[in-house]
Amino acid sequence: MTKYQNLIESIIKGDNINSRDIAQKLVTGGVPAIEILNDGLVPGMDVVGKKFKEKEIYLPEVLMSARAMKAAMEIIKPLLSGSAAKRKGTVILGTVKGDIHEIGKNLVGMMLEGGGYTVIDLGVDVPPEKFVEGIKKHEARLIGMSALLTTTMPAMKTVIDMLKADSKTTGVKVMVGGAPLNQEFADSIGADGYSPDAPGAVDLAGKLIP
Ligand code: B1M
Repeated sequence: MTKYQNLIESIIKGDNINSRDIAQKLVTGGVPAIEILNDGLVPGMDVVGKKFKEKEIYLPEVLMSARAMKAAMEIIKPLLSGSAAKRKGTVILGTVKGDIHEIGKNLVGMMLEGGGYTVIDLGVDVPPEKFVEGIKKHEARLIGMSALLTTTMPAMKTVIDMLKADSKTTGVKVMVGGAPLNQEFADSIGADGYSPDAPGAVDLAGKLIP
């Protein structure tokens, strides 16, 4: 049994009180936030994903697990975000239109903040024009889009086409991610980069807007 077993169990059970308490205790005990995320929260959510896929659990249980993950993330988020003093560029982040999955996108946002970027999180179910507006309003050079449904992945191309068609946004870089994506899909829609995970998104941001 690892020191994260209780945290993993609380995520699987969807116990938001316990997940928050355990995360708090780990933080107080000096465990790095990034370790709590990678060794406790993400593995817990992985199990939930597998159980959902195998129809061992259903949407209400998944939602409870998502809530438990969010509660623990609220504890570690300030520590992840505070770990880089100097701000780098601004990233406009969101889950694409028609898609309300936010856990992966939120992880990416936290890791980017931790990596020193200013993150403007537009939330979920973001219409293409909102991404473009966000870029213009915040004078940002990078958009990060997340999609978890095969049916919503094409919305990413709509955003990329809109950016290319507007002379004010032609130089903007786009990175994409989400469980159903891969490098091949990213290349096919003209994205500048793809990352399979949140830490990779930080490295990618560094390459796209050095
Ligand atoms: Co839904 N769901 N869901 N769901 N859900 C999936 C995605 C699914 C694979 C489950 C399954 O059937 N096995 C399936 C999609 C099938 C497909 O399209 N091929 C699915 C479905 C079908 C649906 C509904 C249609 C179900 C229904 O209503 N019948 C519905 C759609 C709603 C909508 O969006 N319109 C739906 C609803 C939901 C809930 C609301 C219940 C809930 C979301 C709660 C929330 O986010 N607040 C939910 C959840 C939790 C899941 C699973 C179980 C877990 C997703 C998750 O959070 N994973 C998922 C099954 C699975 O993935 N195994 C499933 C943990 C998260 C950390 O991983 O998001 O992949 P992920 O993020 C990773 C990387 O992908 C990457 O970094 C992250 C961490 O390192 N990454 C990026 C993500 N975005 C990135 C962006 C980047 C870079 C990297 O750059 C910008």
